[in-house]
Amino acid sequence: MARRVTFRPYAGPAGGWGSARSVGTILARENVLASGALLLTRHNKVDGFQCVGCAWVKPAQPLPFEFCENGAKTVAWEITNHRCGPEFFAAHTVTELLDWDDYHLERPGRLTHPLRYDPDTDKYRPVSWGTALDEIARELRASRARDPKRAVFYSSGRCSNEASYLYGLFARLYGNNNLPDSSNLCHETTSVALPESIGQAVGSVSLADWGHTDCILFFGQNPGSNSPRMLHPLQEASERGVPIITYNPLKERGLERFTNPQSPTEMLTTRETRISSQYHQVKTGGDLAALTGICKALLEREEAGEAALDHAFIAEHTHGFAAFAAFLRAQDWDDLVRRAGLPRTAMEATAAVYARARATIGVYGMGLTQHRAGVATVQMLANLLLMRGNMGRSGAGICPVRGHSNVQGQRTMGVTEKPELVPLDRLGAQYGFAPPREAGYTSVEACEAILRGEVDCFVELGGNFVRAVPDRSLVEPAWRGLRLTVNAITKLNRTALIPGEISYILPVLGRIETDRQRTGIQSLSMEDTTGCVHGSRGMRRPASPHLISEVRLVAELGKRVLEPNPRVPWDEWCDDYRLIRDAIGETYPDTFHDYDRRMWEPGGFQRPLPACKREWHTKTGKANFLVPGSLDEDPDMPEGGHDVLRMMTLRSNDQFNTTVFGYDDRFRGIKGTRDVILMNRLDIDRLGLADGAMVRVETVANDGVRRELPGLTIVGYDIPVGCVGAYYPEANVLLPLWHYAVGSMTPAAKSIPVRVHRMDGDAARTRHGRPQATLQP
Ligand SMILES: Nc1nc2c(c(=O)[nH]1)N[C@H]1C(S)=C(S)[C@@H](COP(=O)(O)OP(=O)(O)OC[C@H]3O[C@@H](n4cnc5c(=O)[nH]c(N)nc54)[C@H](O)[C@@H]3O)O[C@H]1N2
Ligand SMILES: Nc1nc2c(c(=O)[nH]1)N[C@H]1C(S)=C(S)[C@@H](COP(=O)(O)OP(=O)(O)OC[C@H]3O[C@@H](n4cnc5c(=O)[nH]c(N)nc54)[C@H](O)[C@@H]3O)O[C@H]1N2
Ligand SMILES: [Mo]
Repeated sequence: MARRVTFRPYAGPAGGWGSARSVGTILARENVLASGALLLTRHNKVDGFQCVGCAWVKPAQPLPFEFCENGAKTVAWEITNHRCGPEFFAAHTVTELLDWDDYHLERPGRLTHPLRYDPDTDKYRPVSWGTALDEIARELRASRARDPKRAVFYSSGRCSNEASYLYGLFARLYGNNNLPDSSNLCHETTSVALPESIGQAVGSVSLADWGHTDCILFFGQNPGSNSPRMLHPLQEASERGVPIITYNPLKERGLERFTNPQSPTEMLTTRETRISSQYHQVKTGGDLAALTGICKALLEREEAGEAALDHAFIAEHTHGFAAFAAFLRAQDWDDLVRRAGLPRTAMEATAAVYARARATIGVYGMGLTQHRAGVATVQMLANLLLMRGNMGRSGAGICPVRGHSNVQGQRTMGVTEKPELVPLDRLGAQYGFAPPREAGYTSVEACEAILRGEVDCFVELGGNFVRAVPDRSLVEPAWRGLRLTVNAITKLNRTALIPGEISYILPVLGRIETDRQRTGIQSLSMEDTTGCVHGSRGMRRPASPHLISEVRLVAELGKRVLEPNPRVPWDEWCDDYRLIRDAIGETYPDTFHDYDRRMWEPGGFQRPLPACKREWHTKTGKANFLVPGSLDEDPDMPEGGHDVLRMMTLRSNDQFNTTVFGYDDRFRGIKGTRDVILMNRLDIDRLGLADGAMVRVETVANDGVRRELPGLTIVGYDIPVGCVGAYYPEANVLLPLWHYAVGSMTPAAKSIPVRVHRMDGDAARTRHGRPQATLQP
């Protein structure tokens, strides 16, 4: 059944009645209206559970309802009363399910049984845990005997610190650092850029800083959809008169205005708070130039006699300022204007406000990290903050907004392919082994190795890898060549439908569920985007008696795959997770001493963040001004082709990554479909296309690979000329694997060079090359 597409610009604020309605609808749909509403009151509380959505701060004094529209949706999605059991798999072949879209794959509900793929019937069939774990272990051992580097251990940033610590240890005892995670697709750019600039891989801003700041600069992050609880401190700041300056190609509603859905007065009077005081619709990928322009304008103010720089800070705490200032002076305004797609006055206006602010926070997200020049761009934002000493001062700092609820904690726990980020000597001494020193695969490198046939086994602890990575048309066929694929997940997704020779679905407990082990109900912990570590207690009855915890899953593999080691007590760890926290405390004594007690402190406990104390763990011992090699936003972008557009891939308000809750993007006014391409009306006219026309999009890349996405409907939209937008993950087929950020290998998902072609009548009636009628209703 074809869905009706409507586009009506959304006139309301972020939050407000639309948000409240949306939460009610999804609780009802998941058949958990009463129990879900009750559970939500325990959400992000000291004695409750930490949100399974985003990584935004969990405050020490939470609101009565410390959750948001999208957090509530991800919670409802996990605690749903719908089940996807053996009957479902008996009724559908894998080939048939491959035709279903992401929404309909997860819709049947929580997975209930371990399943093994049966190639003869092309169906997943239930197996016992014992059979599953024994066979998986046999395959992992055989591959290890061949070469320990032929197995990859992926995880998505959802699992707890406890499970992550065991997973990292398991991989290293197995013999590799092949621990890519969703962070590679996301804020890896941050993890590479910030250590060079300020000597730490994470942000430097705490929640308290939001209350003291007097200027907020926002680059490429969309709080209305992706971290809505952040709208509260933003609203407070705005009400205090703090200027909020946004650089974003799209006018995102949460950055324009907000009605607090938790305030009865605001809801009844429909009062809205304006959020951004300046809004600059920068070209996608234009931020490096725009930030350079703001720095240049600031320097010009200083040189015109205004005290715009913090000289004392620059002299005492930084390195490289003279070379940086020379670089700024050498920049040509016309060039910056052309690259940013903004007038010089925009950058000057930002510099004028910034020059007067005592304490400034720089916030950013995927709009900076997912670009070819992402690392240099994040470093230019750090340069801008350093010029006025906005680091290690109350109310100031840099604030990357992390995605998955525990993606930052996983990295802290050693889930990383970069051995230099892990205390390997300490691990070696603690567990009596020689940890592997060779770098493992990032997510992109894992795909490359799979394409080259150099991987046997792929274990996925959460996530939907094949769907989240670039170049789906290359990766999917190569995936079938793997010997073993293990999907430890909670809901069915596309990755599980591309089986290797041997393929398993292993259903695990979610964080909201009670995790009962031999010594009783266990707690877990997570780290939020500001480096605070919190305890979390599951309280919902597990979706099925056959689920096991992620901790136990890793331990069971450890017991079966590795040789016995008295210093690695897998069983004791599973019986009592406090012992895992003790072990973590031994590996990381500075941060995780007395872990089990401190994680229950209101607001959690904060990791030591050296930049906050103006200690600089960089090679120069100072914070570094870094000059980019070039201002080219994208060396892959073909020059001159007037019909080549730059595509950003978007998240809707109705999705969490590859989990699609529905087909409406309320804030952008798009209803009933995700198969759209947002285009500027001037481009539509210039290229002889039409609003509402159906088109085929093709990637422009001279590498002999054909990448195409047919069946998108054009929506005339307020987006800069030359830029277009389409939804992720549907558009991932267009993103070349090699098109990633220099230095971090984060896929450049926000700037894919594309051409748009009108589809003729017949072709337009089919979608993705298939008749529309096969779409699930
Ligand atoms: N509801 C919901 N919440 C989520 C997620 C979700 O999918 N749904 N995902 C989670 C995850 S894993 C992550 S990493 C975060 C992602 O959260 P964000 O970092 O907000 O990521 P995106 O929504 O991909 O893009 C952010 C913004 O960048 C803008 N943008 C695109 N290109 C450019 C550019 O070149 N320059 C600038 N300045 N802006 C640009 C887009 O218009 C968009 O507003 O959210 C997390 N939270
Ligand atoms: N083109 C494009 N591509 C992108 C992006 C983009 O902006 N544009 N964004 C990138 C980003 S920022 C990210 S983070 C990645 C996301 O990549 P992933 O993290 O790999 O993908 P998710 O969609 O978050 O994974 C969803 C699946 O996780 C499983 N799951 C949910 N909860 C749990 C749990 O508690 N435990 C376990 N074991 N499994 C669970 C469910 O089965 C669900 O199907 O995608 C990246 N890809
Ligand atoms: Mo992410």
